Amino acid sequence: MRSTRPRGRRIAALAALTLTLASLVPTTATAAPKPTVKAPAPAVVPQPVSQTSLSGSGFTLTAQTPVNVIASSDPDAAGVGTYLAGLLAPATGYTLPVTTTSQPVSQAIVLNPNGASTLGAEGYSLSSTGTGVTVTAHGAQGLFRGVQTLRQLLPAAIESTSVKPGPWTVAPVQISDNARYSYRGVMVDVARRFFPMDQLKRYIDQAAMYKINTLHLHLTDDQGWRIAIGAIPSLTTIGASTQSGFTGGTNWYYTAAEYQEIVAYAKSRFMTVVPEIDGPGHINSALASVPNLNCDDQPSPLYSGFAVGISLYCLSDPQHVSNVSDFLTTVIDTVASMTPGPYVHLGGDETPAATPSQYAAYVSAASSAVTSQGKTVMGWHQLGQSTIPANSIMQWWGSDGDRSTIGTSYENENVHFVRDAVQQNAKFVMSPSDHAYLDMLYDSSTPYGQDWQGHVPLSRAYDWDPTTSTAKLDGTGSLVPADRIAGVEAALWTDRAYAGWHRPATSTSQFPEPYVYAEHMSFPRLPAIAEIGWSPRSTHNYTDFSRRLGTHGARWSAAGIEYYAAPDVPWSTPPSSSSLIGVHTLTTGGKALDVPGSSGALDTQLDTWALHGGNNQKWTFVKQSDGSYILVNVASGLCADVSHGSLSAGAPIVQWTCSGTTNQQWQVTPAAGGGHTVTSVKSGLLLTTASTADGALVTQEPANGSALQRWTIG
Ligand code: TNX
Repeated sequence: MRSTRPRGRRIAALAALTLTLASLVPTTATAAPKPTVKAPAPAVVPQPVSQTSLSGSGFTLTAQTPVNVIASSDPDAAGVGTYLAGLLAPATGYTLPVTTTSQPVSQAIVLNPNGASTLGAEGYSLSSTGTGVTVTAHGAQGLFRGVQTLRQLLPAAIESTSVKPGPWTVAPVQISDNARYSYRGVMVDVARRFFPMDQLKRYIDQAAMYKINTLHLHLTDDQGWRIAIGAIPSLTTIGASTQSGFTGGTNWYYTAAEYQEIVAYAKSRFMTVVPEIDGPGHINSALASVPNLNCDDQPSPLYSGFAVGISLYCLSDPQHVSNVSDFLTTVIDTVASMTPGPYVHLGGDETPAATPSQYAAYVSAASSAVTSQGKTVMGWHQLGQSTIPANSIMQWWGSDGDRSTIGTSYENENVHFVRDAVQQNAKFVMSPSDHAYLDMLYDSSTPYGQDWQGHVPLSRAYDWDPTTSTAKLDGTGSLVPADRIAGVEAALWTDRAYAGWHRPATSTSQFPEPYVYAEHMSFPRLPAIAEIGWSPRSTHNYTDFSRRLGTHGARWSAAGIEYYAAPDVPWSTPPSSSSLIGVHTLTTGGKALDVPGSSGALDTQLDTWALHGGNNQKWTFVKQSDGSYILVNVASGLCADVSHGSLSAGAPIVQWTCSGTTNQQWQVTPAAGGGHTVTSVKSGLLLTTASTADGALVTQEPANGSALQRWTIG
């Protein structure tokens, strides 16, 4: 037995337990004699408080293994048993019986919600031996968190969506665990990019796997209004018809029933939904839908672009302040009435045009609407500049840049806003944008997102702590006292959820499906934020984290998660290469597909040139719904295009504004002689270079087996 997290009292308890287990295992009638080889330490993320590998071969599930829920007064406990059986069904092919009994049965997965209250709401203990698995918690929520650990003790193939051979052995281990912070969130910006119901539920399930317990939905922004408000239908008939890069939608919003379905789905994963109605800026979708929110009482034009900080409620005269206040009351009453969780988030970010008194008028109207519904105000940290109700929760999105000004003569306004909020007794959720913003590029190969906080590779997503995220850079003088920190949140913004992100998108073909964007940007970084929120600071160790996480790639592949195989992670199994999403070079005979002279001009014919790694030789592959790709040049932001949509052999391949038409779509297929052929969806002809000389021109040609049509995708 080896204690990975030495802790005095626990070691003694575990030594006693191990003696008991050692004497039990060999005498169990059903346990076949097996060598007592100790399995490698299970790689659980987030790292449990204490985890001890036991000897023995672990517990192997059969088609008859009961999921045995111990009777309790918690009405949700049986549901955790059903959830677990459902989780195990696709890969095992078993329909495990879920039973409720007053005493545990043997050779079972026992879920016992009657543990001591000292376990807390989310704590649990888990013991897995040859005789069975027991998860003990004080109520259903702790059982659910323990079940997420349990699934990680099974082989990676347990995440598969189709039946796999097994065996399904739970690693032998003793775990005792609890959450560091009670708020561990992820924000999804469904306003800039609308997530259909199934894609949002898929993301909820993925986040739950890492013990995320809060889903913050950024429901409104300039580019779209995503929640039906019965009394103001124009918000969705008009305000939901755009996204960043999209116009003309008719159902890019959640009906009241759909929103409630999301809330219920999240609740079934023990996740609280926090709805955000952003203001007083980020509000163009409402200004376009409700004329009297504008100073001239005329609706603003709809906005589907990519900028921030472009709009403001009219708050410059009493009549309009009253219009805004009435509007907010209607909206917030409706949203609050459909939200069982305690919070409504009021935004408050990026309002360059608001005067302090206009800003204060917004905060006053919005926060009284929230408190009159018995809810607690959340907001971005800027909200702290105004009067906020006591115990409001502010969300810090500042960075090391802001921290570097603390205590200097040039302390910036973000620092001031935090000081103001702390003085008003606010609590804080930490989302430092240089660590926890999932829309930042990992590195230069990231196909979408943005880089205003630089690159955020996995190491940076992991390398921070809530207690110092509002401290000076040397870690001292935290603006927010440790006991006012409610937790952490990762933020999945979607305003640049397209390839060629550093320029405005010109075509919807540049956008992957929302789930593809979400998974690429969140995996592997979301588990890093989840671990910071859950695990004790004493366990924080990047080498150990990345080793554990490296075994999760196989889980994500089994589940079909489109993760980014970050090069700084020691993946235990080679990342699956079924998808070419990302930035690549295409070479043949050592020469790369290239935009001559890094030209930005439309209609420039592509050539091949010695590979030098410049951006004019890099292409972002964006998967289309038919499995083909568009190829967006990183230097020009333009798309590889069969000139004039020609169907003829010999037609030039040029760069052109991305348009989504089939003469810009390419089927990429492994070729018999090595490399890939790249075939125009429009013409069926192949991307072909004329020769291996520098400057050889690229055209489309019929397949001829030549190496000049076989591209190595690097
Ligand atoms: C800033 S920081 C925003 C969002 C953008 C995001 C993109 C904050 C609260 N607001 O409006 O989507 O940057 O990274």
